[in-house]
Amino acid sequence: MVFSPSLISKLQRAESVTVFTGAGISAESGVPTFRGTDGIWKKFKPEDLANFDAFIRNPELVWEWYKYRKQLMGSIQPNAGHTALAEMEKRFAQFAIITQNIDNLHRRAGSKNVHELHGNVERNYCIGCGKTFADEEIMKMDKAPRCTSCGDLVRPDVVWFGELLPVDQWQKSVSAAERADIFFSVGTSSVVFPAASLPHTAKGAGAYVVEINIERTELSPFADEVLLGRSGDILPNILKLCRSSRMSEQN
Ligand code: BV8
Ligand code: ZN
Repeated sequence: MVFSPSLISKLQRAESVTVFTGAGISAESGVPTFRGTDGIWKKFKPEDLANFDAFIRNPELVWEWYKYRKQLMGSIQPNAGHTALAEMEKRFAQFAIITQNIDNLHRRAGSKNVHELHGNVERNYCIGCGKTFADEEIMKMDKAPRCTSCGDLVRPDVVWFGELLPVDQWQKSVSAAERADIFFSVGTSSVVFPAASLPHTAKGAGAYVVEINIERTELSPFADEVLLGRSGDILPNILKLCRSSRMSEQN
């Protein structure tokens, strides 16, 4: 895989690298994306299921969707793209992952500095009293899990459409975008806001923005480079580049 001289020299000199990921980075682990041809449950739009009103109206259906995704995520492994990012983290003074994904695969691949913008499907809480519930308990409960303390509905700890992102995760993500020398946007269609504003924040603060995707997206016209291909192929090659270019730098 051939990379541009500018990306090679940027990787050589970068102190701070930030990687923004979406469902596409987990596609090669077998996790269906939202809007691709393999989209989850073709008959439903994520926006119709992943929102609080839909949950209150039909908690059983929304829980059926999340239980399906929990089971799926329990049976998959991080792929070469996740692993390459976990390795890259060790090669830069500052390295952050900002993910829109709720599948926990970055942490399972060994990444340490991970900001989860849209929550984590392995966590659940009661909408009445806030009591938290582990997946083991939830998966044993019937259709729409109820709180064992107050009897109210339990929900997955994910950010639904129309809901605010967790403030601490958002603030850390904005700082990681603002301080990046290189900002990678990997496997995201860049249509969900405010997450999709982060590459623009990075660019405005002087970062070199590199998009990795199997097709062009809304972000492509603004990116400094668009690397077309699967993240599971491209990221390990970028890691090799880091190894060689930073080694030569040190010698
Ligand atoms: C907010 C968690 C404001 C749940 C998710 C009207 C009403 C209300 C809000 C809005 C509205 N209009 C707009 C909005 C804002 C809304 C929004 O942006 N809507 C979009 C759809 C227009 N945003 C929100 O509501 C956010 N909150 O704005 O609050 C507010 C203000 C004040 C007071 C109160 C509130 C909350 C958004 C979070 C929603 N939750 N997920 C769950 O997962 O179940 S979003 C969901 O989409 C996932 O998190 C996902 O990660 C995210 C983005 O999707 P992508 O990751 O990009 O996935 P996608 O399938 O789209 O694309 C995959 C890409 O991978 C493709 O480009 C494909 O080519 C590529 N690919 C595939 N294979 C590979 C690959 N690339 C590389 N390699 C491969 N192998
Ligand atoms: Zn409760």
